[in-house]
Amino acid sequence: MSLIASDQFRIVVGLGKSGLSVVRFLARQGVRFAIADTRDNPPELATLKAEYPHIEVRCGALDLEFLCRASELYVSPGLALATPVLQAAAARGVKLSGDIDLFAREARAPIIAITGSNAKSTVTTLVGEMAAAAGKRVAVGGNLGTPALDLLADGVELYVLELSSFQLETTERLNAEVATCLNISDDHMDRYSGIEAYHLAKHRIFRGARQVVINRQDPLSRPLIADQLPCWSFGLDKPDFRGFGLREVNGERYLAFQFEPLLAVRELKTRGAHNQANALAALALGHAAGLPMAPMLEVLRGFTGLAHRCQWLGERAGVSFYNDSKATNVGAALAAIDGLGAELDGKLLLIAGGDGKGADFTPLRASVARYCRAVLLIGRDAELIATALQGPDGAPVVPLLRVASLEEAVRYGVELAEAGDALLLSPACASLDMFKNFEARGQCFARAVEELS
Ligand code: LK2
Repeated sequence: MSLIASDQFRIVVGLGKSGLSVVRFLARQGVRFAIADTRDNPPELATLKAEYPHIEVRCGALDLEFLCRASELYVSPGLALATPVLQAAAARGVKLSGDIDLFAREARAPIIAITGSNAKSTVTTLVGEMAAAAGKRVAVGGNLGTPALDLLADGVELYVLELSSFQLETTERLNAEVATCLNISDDHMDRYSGIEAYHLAKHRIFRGARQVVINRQDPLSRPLIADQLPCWSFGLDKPDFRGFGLREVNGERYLAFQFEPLLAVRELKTRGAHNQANALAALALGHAAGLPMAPMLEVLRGFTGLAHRCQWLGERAGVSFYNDSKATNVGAALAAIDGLGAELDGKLLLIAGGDGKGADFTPLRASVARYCRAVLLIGRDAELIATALQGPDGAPVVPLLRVASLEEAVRYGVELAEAGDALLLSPACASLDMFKNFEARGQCFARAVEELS
């Protein structure tokens, strides 16, 4: 039985990947609906026309009178809820909702819900693999991979969802079995009034949750309201009751649960402190959801990391190439620069830039000064990064090169590199000013690297 009343008219606002999943869901439910998109040629228009030729699609500026014919709007994560026409519709009694809200109303299996400024795709993927290794029929998606509504199926025993702050804004109550906000650092400052508003949006993930997982090293990961929910934790310090962390036994460092060592850190194939934190977060989430330890540890032993996430592409004349296109904010780029920089014999040639989304880039300065030989700047906000990388004397802390394309950045980067160096694409920016998405940016980088030899 569906909880979606079938007598009212709805409008799907935004016809991208998640919009199309809402369309398919509403069509299955036999609900009457139309589609609106601000763009003249929305990404999924052709698929829609092929599958549902009779559904009305209105492109161009959103029309208030049209929107007000609906009882509920399903708003794309790409469209700000603060958009005046949406607020005007809301003021006239139209409910603003989204794909995750619909999903939460329909899901008949426990949900593990994961948000955070960084590492959410890695942790979501790990937890999904852990559940599969434990023999669960698990469905993984949301902000990564398959949209949540396309995961709904009979027989699913567990949902593992990565959720963005934009998806959470349109979600009234998720009712997750386990929810976590892994960490909070600046992102999307073009869409929020400040970090407080962004933080508030992310914390909607805890609404109706039965258990929570917090990061001991990030106070902003703790639910805002104190309550009696069972709470598990992860962190790089020694774990206590209900905690996952690091312990040293006979000079060897282990991932540990409370007082019990689980797995030697050197058995992980991913490197750096943040990857240990990711492994611990995945263990905490899986354990809270009742997954047995042995298959979870087996997954951690085999995990080599995600594509576009500090992915090693190879080496040429002593210079390594790393694709970290997924670094769409400053915090992610810092993790890569500090993590790789500390391990390297040589220095980094960093490629950065794109759509900065209103970020403050000055936190990059110290790490760039310490680990980079030069920075190659691409994209719309290249000048903002250049300014942020100036020292007190007004001179850049390392040589900066403005280039016209990612391909050019690769060619210049290789020329400047010495044996032992690494060329790192870790842009600290969204790609949308130059590419379809960060995956396309990463593929472009990989192609340019291949073409060198
Ligand atoms: O902000 S987003 O969730 N994701 C980008 C980011 O984190 O910066 C990813 C950037 C990249 O390089 O891949 C996001 C931004 C814009 C979006 C969106 C999600 C636009 C969109 C849907 C989802 O459609 C816009 C049309 C709405 C009618």
